[in-house]
Amino acid sequence: MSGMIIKEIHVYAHDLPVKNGPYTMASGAVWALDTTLVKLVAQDGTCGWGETCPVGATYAEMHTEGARAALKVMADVLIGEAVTPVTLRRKMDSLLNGHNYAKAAVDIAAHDLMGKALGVSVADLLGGAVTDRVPSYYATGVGAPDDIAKLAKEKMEEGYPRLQIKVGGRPVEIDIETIAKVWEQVRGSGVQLAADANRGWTTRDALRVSRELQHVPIVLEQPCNTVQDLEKIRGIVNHPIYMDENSVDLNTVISAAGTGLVDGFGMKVTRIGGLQNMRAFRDICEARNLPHTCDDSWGGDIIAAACTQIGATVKPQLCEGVWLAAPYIDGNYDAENGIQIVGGHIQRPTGPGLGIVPDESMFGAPLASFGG
Ligand code: 0XW
Ligand code: MG
Repeated sequence: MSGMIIKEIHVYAHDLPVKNGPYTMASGAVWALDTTLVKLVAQDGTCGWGETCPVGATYAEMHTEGARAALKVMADVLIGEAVTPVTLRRKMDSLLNGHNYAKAAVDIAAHDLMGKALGVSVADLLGGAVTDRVPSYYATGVGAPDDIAKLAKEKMEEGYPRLQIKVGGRPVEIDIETIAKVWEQVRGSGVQLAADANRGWTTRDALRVSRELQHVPIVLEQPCNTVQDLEKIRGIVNHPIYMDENSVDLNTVISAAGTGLVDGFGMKVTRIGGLQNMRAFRDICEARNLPHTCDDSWGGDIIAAACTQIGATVKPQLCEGVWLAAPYIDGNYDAENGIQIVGGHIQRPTGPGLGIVPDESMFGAPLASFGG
């Protein structure tokens, strides 16, 4: 695309405190997240924004300072490159091995910039939206059985079509009690349930949960730590298994889908390397009829818009929802078009690119700038 050459890259930091924190998962508790924003400026002055925000340093093999260091390694050399996402991904891969979650911020910004330049939404660039009211799901933290059952009921009544119950990191009996109590609240409602142990169960725990809760139709999301653990329990549990943290790249997804290791995925836009790879992931899942989510681990309006835009393109029968950090953070980057969840669903911003334009004065001076 003529004119769509990267002229400047700016990297910003922004603090996102957890509302009523902490947010607790099997891997640890977080009180505030330090997000990283990337602004690409093209030669004609068009801007695009990307974001990456690991949810602490123990959830996955990613952390805030890692994202910033990786961007620093690549940014200078990306000046002068076309914003087209496939060529950009190959260029980034030629500069740095791995670090998908940092490359994703550049990829998202490139999609936003292209969409804004062409006057089309990112969902259109990714193949076309099938809905502008994208289903979300609510993820509880790890908590006491009665508290989580009460919260699940509230969220069901708000209109969420799916609930993810966080478990793990404590005696498995409490997890079993929590899931059973949630089920008592939602049974008959049609609300879909997942229990996400975030790698926190042993295979012994997963087997016990599945045996004691045979009557509860719940997906076991990333129950154990490794792919080998999932292989071990696959044939002997009574529940569907979804892979989340283990699906670190498209190669792993192809193997897991191709060998029938899992029944679906929890997927993160940044972990898989951005929207270009997310689109490939979506199509692999569709070819195998595997349901999946379109999430990220944390972040504000930019990442929320990216997840919503790709989520809007997923075949509805396979869309397990788009998770956003929005219920846990205050405020928006874009006061007018900022992303919100209403009745358990997200209204897709339909403007060009991601459909939002952040108020960059919120982010202060860039941490680093390249080109110009
Ligand atoms: C519920 N999420 C999408 C948000 C948290 O960062 C963890 C994640 C998951 O499913 O693991
Ligand atoms: Mg998960």
